Amino acid sequence: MVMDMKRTMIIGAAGFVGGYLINCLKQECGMEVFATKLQHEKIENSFAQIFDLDIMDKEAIVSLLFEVRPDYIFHLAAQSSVGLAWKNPGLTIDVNIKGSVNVMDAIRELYYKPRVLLIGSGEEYGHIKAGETPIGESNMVRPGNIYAATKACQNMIGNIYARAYDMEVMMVRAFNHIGPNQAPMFVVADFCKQVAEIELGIREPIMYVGNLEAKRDFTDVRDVVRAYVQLVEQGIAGETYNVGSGHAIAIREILDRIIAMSDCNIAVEIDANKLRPVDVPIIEADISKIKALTGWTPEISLEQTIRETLDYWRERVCGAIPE
Ligand code: A2R
Repeated sequence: MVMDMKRTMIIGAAGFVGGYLINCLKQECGMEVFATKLQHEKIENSFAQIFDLDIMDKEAIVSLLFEVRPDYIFHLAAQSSVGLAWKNPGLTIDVNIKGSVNVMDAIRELYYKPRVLLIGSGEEYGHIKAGETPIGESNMVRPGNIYAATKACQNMIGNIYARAYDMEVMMVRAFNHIGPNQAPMFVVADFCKQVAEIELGIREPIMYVGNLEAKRDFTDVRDVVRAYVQLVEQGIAGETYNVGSGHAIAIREILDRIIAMSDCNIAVEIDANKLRPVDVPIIEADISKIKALTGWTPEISLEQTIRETLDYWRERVCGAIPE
């Protein structure tokens, strides 16, 4: 990574990825970090200057960008839950599409060209056909859920802004990223939380799970944010880059590994509420494009990230880590 005193802004930094990205930019890259959050959110990280920002307010984005003048912008703000997108599609479309257009349009008004990374999702590929796995960036996208459709739309709009206005905008399709501190609406955090609660004796020894046959591509969040930094520095405007491990693994195998890390005797039951209206059987990234450009490759093993996530939940459910 380049050691540089670049000014960097993370829009939507109060979520799972934001904290890790702040740490990476400050500690590993020595950059000056500015981060935004919604008014009701908290960011406890002394490495960044924090501002309140709702991306539905375009004028607020414009004023903040004029004040901070970042060299690099990471756009993380999103309604990022697939499950919630089914329940509240209108909100998801507002934040992920209109909000992203507000961000892009505010950047367009600047008198200089910052380098911008828009964070999309491997979910954008959706219904992947036999022979399309691992999936490359030029593959057709056939989103299978509302969240994925909004991110595919963000990707297209990013490409249009890059070409129409000659902006330095790159797009990422991030596959599942996991690690300590992720909200339990995501599968690995959900499983680890349940096991930790069973171990503490505050939950019956039954795991409630959704579709175990789906295969997804999991990467530790710390590897993911390293990829983002390399892409904002080296990515080519208008291009999309997959960020993932390159290997799909069945949710059942993740579950088995987490249960095997516990001494408790744990039964497994299907919870109909955790089944999605449409589920895509396999999503696996072809990561040769980012590798060829930057040399990036994931370094943290699945075993390590699962173990650290389980340990995090063990501490959290007994109150050692505040909610
Ligand atoms: O939904 P909340 O209350 O957790 O807030 C999220 C925030 N956010 C917004 N920020 C500004 N203006 C809005 N109108 C707005 N609506 C939501 O963006 C949350 O604090 C942050 C996104 O963080 P997470 O949901 O934890 O996503 P994560 O895992 O950090 O992923 C970052 C990006 C997202 O674009 C994902 O869709 C993608 O990577 O995979």
